[in-house]
Amino acid sequence: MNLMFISNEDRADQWREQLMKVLPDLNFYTWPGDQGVDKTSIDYVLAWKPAPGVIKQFPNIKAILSLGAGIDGITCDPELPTEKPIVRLVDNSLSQGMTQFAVYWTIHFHRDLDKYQNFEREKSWTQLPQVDAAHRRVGILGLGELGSAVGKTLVDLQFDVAGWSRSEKAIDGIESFSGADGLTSFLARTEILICLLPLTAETEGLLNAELFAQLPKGSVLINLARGKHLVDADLLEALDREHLAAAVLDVFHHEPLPADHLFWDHPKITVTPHIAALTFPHSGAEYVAGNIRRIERGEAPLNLIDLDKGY
Ligand code: NDP
Ligand code: OXD
Repeated sequence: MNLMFISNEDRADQWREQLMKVLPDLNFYTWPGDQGVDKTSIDYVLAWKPAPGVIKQFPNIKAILSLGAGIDGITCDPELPTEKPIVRLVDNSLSQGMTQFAVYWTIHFHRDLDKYQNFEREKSWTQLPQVDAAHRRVGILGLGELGSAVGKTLVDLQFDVAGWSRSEKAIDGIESFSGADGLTSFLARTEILICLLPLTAETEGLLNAELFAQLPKGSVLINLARGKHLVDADLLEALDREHLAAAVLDVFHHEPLPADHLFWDHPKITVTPHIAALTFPHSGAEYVAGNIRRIERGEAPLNLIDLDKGY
């Protein structure tokens, strides 16, 4: 079996080592180093943000395996051979990392740590009333692999959790909302909003002035999904007129975030460099190998992308 690894952002040496452990018969090639290999012999590409037109050079691939949970790192290729199955990455280490990050920031705002940091700077010994987690309303946009993992942990921590998704969900302790009407009710009850949606034609620009206006005054935004979900100017306006209290942004329209972007210096915005959840090759390789084995047995791989839905 021959696999071509195409990514400038992921460690080829680590993926090679881990994949060879679980698939000893695999020939692991990297692009562009191994571009001399017979392209018709390649069975799989494992890729993230390939240069346009690279994937279509492998005419016999059985699947395109994404190194990311989102598929925008694959569909960004305008010459993508869309007739090939595209499989996204679903991995326990990714869910764990995302849960840690989202819970950390939820607790940060729930326990007023942003305000205590300011008090400390002012040498002010100020105690604020503590809110019971059961009265803190957290809303998660997207209740898929990551959103539901985050939601379940927040429920375990006694938070009042709701989620919004395309289809209704039945997850213990999480109030489920769906559709446009559902979004309005969901937003009205949300104080800490966490975005974990895929980027699609429907979700692009969803975090905009109209949506912010439906949140209670003083709410907080935590965007861990994609930069293009957010209308940057609308966030700045909502923060400046104190409708939103703060935002944590891990993802941006242009990454790295340009040095002159207003988000860097904004006192109410925390910027992190797209690190909410990273895939460890040692656990990601098990998942990739599992899907390759399924395909080799003639079974459908797990987590196939539906290009019509966009995720
Ligand atoms: P999933 O596909 O498992 O979940 C997506 C969720 O969004 C589903 O619940 C889906 O609803 C819902 N959804 C999709 N479209 C709509 C819509 N139009 N209206 C309402 N709900 C919608 O994705 P993951 O949880 O695995 O990943 C989510 C995103 O997180 C990724 O696409 C990626 O952009 C981002 N990400 C960010 C990382 C980071 O480090 N910052 C790391 C990894 C991922 P339904 O269940 O009904 O289909
Ligand atoms: C992903 C990401 O989609 O890292 O996996 O953003």
